Amino acid sequence: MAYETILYETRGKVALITLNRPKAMNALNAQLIAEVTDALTHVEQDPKLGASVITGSDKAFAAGADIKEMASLDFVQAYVGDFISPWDRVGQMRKPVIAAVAGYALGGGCELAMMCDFIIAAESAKFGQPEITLGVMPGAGGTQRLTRFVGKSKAMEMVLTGRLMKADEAERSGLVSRVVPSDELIGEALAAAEKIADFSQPIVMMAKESVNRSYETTLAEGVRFERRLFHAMFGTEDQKEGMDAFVDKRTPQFKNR
Ligand code: CO8
Repeated sequence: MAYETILYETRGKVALITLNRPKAMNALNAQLIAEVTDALTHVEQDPKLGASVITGSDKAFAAGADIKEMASLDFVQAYVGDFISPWDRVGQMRKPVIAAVAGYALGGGCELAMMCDFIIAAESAKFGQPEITLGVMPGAGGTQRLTRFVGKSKAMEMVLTGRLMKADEAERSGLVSRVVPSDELIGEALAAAEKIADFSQPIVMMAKESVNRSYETTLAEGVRFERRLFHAMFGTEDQKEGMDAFVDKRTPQFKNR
């Protein structure tokens, strides 16, 4: 697939997906959604790739769903066409995905960032769910994920008033893992992705699966799930390699087995 709304490149074991509709503040239209999901499917299928980074421009990670494309949608088109469901691909990724956010991450843009495994923000980042100002509400997980990130009070205020949250507040509230100077954003995100991609891929995938399980189940069931995966790790060559390397005082060479 030739991409027109994103830039896609690989750097070693890491894929970098750059949302690229500069005239529309990276608004998320159907073509962009198709291209991002195609790129992520490629990442998932390529054994050489271990992680990806999704980013936008200095001005906007993404200013939300494309309002001009969405405005005339009717209920039957939205329902039968299962509007928004293609985005589920991001949350279903088994390999880690990092969002590197500068500028506006609004509406679907904020939701896209939250579908990723963690968010690294530039000082310029602004997060918000302003859908209420358009006569709708978040539709790609915003009411659910934002609440889990920042708690009910802040999520409710943002969803009901459309108030934006700047980077420092987003870090204080747990929405982003850390804030970095704007000119270091991509470098920091790629470095984190490279670090992850150098670890054992099956172990990374299990760790991600286990953390995500905490959203879906009780503490007791989550701990049981974690324990089963932890036991399973002792059936991998990479566990032997990792622990042998520690004992031998050398760097482990993981083989993804
Ligand atoms: N959709 C379509 N076009 C957009 C969007 C958008 N979301 N955001 C900006 N643009 C366009 C503008 O129309 C403008 O185009 P033009 O030059 O042709 O008039 C261009 O981008 C530049 O925008 P501005 O002139 O407005 O730039 P400013 O710097 O003045 O303002 C803002 C930047 C604050 C980001 C402003 O553009 C804005 O408020 N945008 C809309 C933000 C918004 O309401 N987002 C929520 C959209 S609804 C949504 O996301 C529902 C989620 C459903 C799930 C989606 C699946 C992921």
